[in-house]
Amino acid sequence: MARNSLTHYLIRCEREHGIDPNLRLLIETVARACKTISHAVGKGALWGGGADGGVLGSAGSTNVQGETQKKLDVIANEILVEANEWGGHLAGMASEEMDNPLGIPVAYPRGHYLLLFDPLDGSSNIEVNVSIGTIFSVLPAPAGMADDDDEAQHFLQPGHRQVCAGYAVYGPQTMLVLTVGHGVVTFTLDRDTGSFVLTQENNRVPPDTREFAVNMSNARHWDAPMKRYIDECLAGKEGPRGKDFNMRWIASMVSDVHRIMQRGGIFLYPWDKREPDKPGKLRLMYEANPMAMLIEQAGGAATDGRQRILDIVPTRLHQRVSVMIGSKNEVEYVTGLHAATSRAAA
Ligand code: AHM
Ligand code: MG
Repeated sequence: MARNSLTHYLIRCEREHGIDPNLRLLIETVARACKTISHAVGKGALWGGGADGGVLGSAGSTNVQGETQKKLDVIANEILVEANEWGGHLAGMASEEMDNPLGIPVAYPRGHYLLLFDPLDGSSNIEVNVSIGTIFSVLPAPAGMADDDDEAQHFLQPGHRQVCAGYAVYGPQTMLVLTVGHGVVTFTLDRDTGSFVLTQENNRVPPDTREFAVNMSNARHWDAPMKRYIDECLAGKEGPRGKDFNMRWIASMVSDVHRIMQRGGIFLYPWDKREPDKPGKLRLMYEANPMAMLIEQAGGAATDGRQRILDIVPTRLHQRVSVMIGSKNEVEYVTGLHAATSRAAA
């Protein structure tokens, strides 16, 4: 086993931090599934011999959130489920692409963890050959969870209970970015050997930034503090922030957060008034929570504009949330603007 492999890193975590060997085996299984997804993404129209456009195009179905599923959403979901259901490390799985949690088939042993994932994040980028990813989160299975129990309530734990969070980004390189609660590490997939090789240890997000990521086409629907924040950024040097800002938007949370993980920045997907009953577009349990754990572990911050994302007590598996995540001082600044508006209203 190479000294800079994923297995080597996780064994080090076992020895130095006492992480559970079963958690290591679970993470290795997820990583193997991500390699398979990476292979499918890389094949594109050639997957399966090129029949029916390979992995590209619509699956002709919708998920529980009413979104049209792409073929790759469904394929990536199947890859993750098949890889993880028989290993004996899980008590259940939940996914953006499945209405309800999936129990472990009786034929297989059950473990003590719950795995949640967004199998293919940034689906609108699939056809245009732009970076996409997989996001995952691991929670402990509650002590009282019975053997045949796959109820959603067991998954409804705040993000600070996560024991592992990670994402794979399928870009020019495939990378796996991971935390088991002891900092953030990055692995790059060596396509020759099929191994994830440790290429960056102790990832840190700079506390200050001049770069924001937001879908500006929604600006007219935002609430006052959000509008004010972006107006201040756009005012640049002459405005209250006294510095020019740059903007980036890839439309794949994995890719936008990965850029922030590398060089700082702030990613925002706020509540907007088009659907006032929905707190935002992104999902708490398998998008915001794992990204919040990773970014906090790298020294950044993540809020919904009012409170720390990792402290939100979920009430529904597919619940949505407003997301402001990235460089610590910038997240604190925009959260402060929201708090000031709430105080003024009170
Ligand atoms: P998905 O998980 O169905 O792909 O949707 C989530 C994605 C995020 O990755 C991205 O930040 C956002 O939706 C893009 O939204 P928009 O279409 O407004 O640009
Ligand atoms: Mg997503």
